[in-house]
Amino acid sequence: MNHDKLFSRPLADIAGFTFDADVVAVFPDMIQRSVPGYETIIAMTGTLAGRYAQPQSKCYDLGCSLGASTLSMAQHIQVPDCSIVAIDNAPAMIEHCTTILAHEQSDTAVDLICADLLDTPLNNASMVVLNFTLQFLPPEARSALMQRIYDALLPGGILILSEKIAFADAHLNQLMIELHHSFKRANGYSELEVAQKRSALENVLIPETLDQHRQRLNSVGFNSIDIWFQCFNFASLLAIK
Ligand code: GEK
Repeated sequence: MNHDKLFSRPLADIAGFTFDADVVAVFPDMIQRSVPGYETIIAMTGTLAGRYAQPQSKCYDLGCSLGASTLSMAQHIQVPDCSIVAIDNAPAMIEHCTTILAHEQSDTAVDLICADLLDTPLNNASMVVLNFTLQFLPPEARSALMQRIYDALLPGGILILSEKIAFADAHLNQLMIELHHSFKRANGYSELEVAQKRSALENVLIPETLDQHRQRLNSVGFNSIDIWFQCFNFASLLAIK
């Protein structure tokens, strides 16, 4: 796995973070060392797919990056005629993901699409996964997307929503940010790397509070919503239609 050193040297101008070829080259290392619980969330996404994927339906992986959630789902789906639709709008991600998927063996068909998920129709879904993707979408586009997801889900279908979160309490918010930075330091990132990455993500990754997420999910029609994973300022919610 290529080691992430993208922010290790002082940068005169820290441009906004983009999912380009440089990021793709180090992505698995970057996300594992940056997101507490990432491996657990990916593994449990597969476990949930094994339980909730329905025959003759689709499972969506929105913002699939290199297909970690897709692969986990594919390993667990047992029902007939259930396919995975994996979408990402970064061409470099899709290109590399295509190579990764080509080396995997699975009975579950995967349709890999390079497109803006905000423009992609969704339908006949037994499962929709948004693992660390909603946070990169413009806040004003989030409710309409969530409504489309709810409408696309079959009865009994589920949404998995994993996000970096903010806290309404300023003290707790600061504490969680610092604990997350300690996690990154423990995983080998320097003070400079943590600081420069934080600047690059400013205005690109826009976190919301768990209350905001719950209210939005409620407002589009979900009644059964709860958190199934949280570590510091990273959480994953499960919503059942
Ligand atoms: C994983 N889920 O490994 N349309 C499609 N894709 C988008 C859009 C959009 N409008 N905006 C951002 N993306 C993955 C990790 S990464 C999270 C997801 C992270 C894509 C973007 O190109 C990137 O690949 C992904 O969303 C977010 O579990 O890097 O922290």
